[in-house]
Amino acid sequence: MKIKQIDLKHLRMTLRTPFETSFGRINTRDCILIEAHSADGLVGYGECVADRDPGYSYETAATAWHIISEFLAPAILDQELKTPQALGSYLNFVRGNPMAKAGLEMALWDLHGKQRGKSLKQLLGGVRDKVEVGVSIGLQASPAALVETVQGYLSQGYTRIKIKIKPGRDTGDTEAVRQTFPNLRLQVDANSAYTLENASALLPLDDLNLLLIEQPLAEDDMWDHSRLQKDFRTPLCLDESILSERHARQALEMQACRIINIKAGRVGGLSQALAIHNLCYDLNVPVWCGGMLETGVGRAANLALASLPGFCLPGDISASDRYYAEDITEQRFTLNPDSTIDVPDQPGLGVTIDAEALQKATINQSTIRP
Ligand code: OSB
Ligand code: MG
Repeated sequence: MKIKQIDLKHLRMTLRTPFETSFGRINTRDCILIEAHSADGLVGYGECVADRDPGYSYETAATAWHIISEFLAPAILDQELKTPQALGSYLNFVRGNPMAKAGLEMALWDLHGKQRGKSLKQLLGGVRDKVEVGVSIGLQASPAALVETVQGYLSQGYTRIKIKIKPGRDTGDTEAVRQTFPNLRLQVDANSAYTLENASALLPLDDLNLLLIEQPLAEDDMWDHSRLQKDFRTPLCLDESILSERHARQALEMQACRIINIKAGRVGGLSQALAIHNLCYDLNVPVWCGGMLETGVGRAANLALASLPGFCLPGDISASDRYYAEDITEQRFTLNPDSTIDVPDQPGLGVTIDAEALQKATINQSTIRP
């Protein structure tokens, strides 16, 4: 496949409810939509999940825009690319910036699937038609408000809940949810808010029968996670710390975690996500698909990824209406009664764009040609 033109659109989408984590609170979500135009007239779509602020990682929509426009897109325009996996060798000269790379790669997967008449699920080797999903709930005003929010999602049919925690809002919040819902599949995510010194505050969580504790310590601190894991029966799960298959292997070798959250955006694309999945599958380590509050475009990719056999815990892939009143895809992903969402089966990502909604969300755009 040959790319003749790449269009970038910086989107700002209004969330249905604000989302608060240990690194901040947002009412709107930024991302970049990448449109890759092939020589044969097809368009592939990709979503770059870098947000407006560098809270989750150092990348922002603005840095990704710069990296894609100035470096990544020029490196691949007019090149004969055999497969999306081949992209890595063209982009390796750029250090880091995995979200920028992943957004571009997703557009090529979509295009590749459309050219070959294969869904992303088929291309990746997915084995399920629907995947188990849960909801990731942001910090709420109080433990009582949190319990009420959890109840709301349970009423909608979700059967796995993740809550965000931070110092001062950890054991109290989690105990309130656990007391009210003794059998709920529950997990927590600290988004790197602790250090080895103050993580002892989390020890009471070990008695709350949690599925996992996600990323308690700094993203560049795999070693202290391995020290912390020794103090917990509950599995630690790494999100921010795992940027590649190599990181995944090293984390497992030093027992820094027992479960890995896979996000294609964080690891530089679906090819790398697949490699991490394969490594963990061979080692019998459970993985699950994380989320970045994606639009319908990124959500379709997450569903395809989560259909791989090693994804044995529910993903942070909620229905479209949990995130946005107006999404940019014509398809709306809805929750089945068994807390699953169907995996798209049409070629590529299997989604089409709602041009009007896209235009409303676009705050900047640019076209890149050779
Ligand atoms: O840490 O998993 C995270 C959202 C944005 C950035 C980081 C994270 C999250 C979520 C939401 O937890 C997952 C989702 O529903 O998309
Ligand atoms: Mg996380």
